[in-house]
Formats: sequence, C-alpha cells, structure tokens
Amino acid sequence: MQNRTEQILVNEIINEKKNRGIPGCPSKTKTLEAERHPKFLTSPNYPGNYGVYQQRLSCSWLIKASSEYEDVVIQLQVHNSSIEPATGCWRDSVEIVDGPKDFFRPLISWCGSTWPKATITSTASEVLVKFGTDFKKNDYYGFMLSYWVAKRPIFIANPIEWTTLNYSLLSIGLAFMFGITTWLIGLYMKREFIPHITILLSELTT
Ligand SMILES: [Ca+2]
Repeated sequence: MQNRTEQILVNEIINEKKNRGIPGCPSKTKTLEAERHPKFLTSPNYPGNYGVYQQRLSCSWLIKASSEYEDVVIQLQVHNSSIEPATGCWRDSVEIVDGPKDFFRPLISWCGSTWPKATITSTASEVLVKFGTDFKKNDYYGFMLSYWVAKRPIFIANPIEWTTLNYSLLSIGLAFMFGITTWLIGLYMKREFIPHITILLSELTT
C-alpha cells in the first residue's frame, strides 16, 4: 500500500506526463486565427486513433477571429467524429465554449458516434475547443471540424403581427376610449352647458 507521499509523487508524475510531447494536443491553450476561408482542426493523430498515445489527453484550442476582422462571430462545422460513448460524455468528450475561458457558456459538447450536424455560431469573436479523454478505451479516431469568421448577424426586433387577437384588443381599446370620452363630454355638458341653455331658452321665451 502506498503512503501519502508516494501517492502524491505518482500523481505528479502522471500530471507531468500528461500531454507531454503529443503532437496536435496543446496542453496549454493554443490560439488559432480564424479567417473568412475555413480552416481545419482535428483531434491528435486523426484519422488514426487518439488512443495511440496510451494516456489521458487534455487538449484545448482558442479559435479567435483574426484582428483584421471587426464585428464578426466564429462559425464551426463538425465534419466527422468518433469519441468513446458514455452517459453525459464523462469519459471522453469534445466541448465548444462560447468565449475564451472555461467559465464561459458551453455552446455544445458531444461524444459517441454522432456529432452536431448544424453549423455552430458563437456570440463573440472567440471560442474555446476542448478535447479530453480518460485512460481507457481510446481506440476511436476523434473529430475533424472546420472554423471561419462570419459577419455578426443583425438582430431586428420582430414587427407587430396583426393577428385577429391584436385587432380585437385594438377594437376593445378604441371602444373603451370612445365610451370614456363620450361619458366625460356628457358630464361636462350637464354641468356647464345645460344651465346656460336653459337660461337662454327662458330668456328667449319671455
Ligand atoms: Ca476513453
């Protein structure tokens, strides 16, 4: 049985070994510049198995719009993917984060033999792509995706839809306003005009 110090040493060796010298798996986030034309990103050793390195992988890439582009978003398309399946993808997974750091909102994550088919769009000009595996069952070929910059979509507020309900509400509103106005005019006439008219009429008849 290992004592605590030995266990700590073993853990340190494992951590040091993690990702060391693995081509295509940057352990420190690697920045990739996105441009108008699509560029490709694959998991390490793609299309060969990512298990060839026989160790746990933790790779991350920051995809960032090239500085020449303003007011753009990043779009990604996954072309192929084969990742060890697991409930909740807790063993091996690919995750795309909607910003430059881990704590930003995840856009999507997946594992298994399926992958997102729709184009993925960020809200700003940076996304973080993370690929992580455990030690076991890494005889899968990983993923291939492409990324590029796209003009930020302009959001236009939805114009009012003139549905039957809207027309009904408008009619009720107008009828209510008409009723109130008539009532107020009536009150005004009773208090102000009617006595004057009565006096005028009595003067005329005498
Ligand atoms: Ca695995």
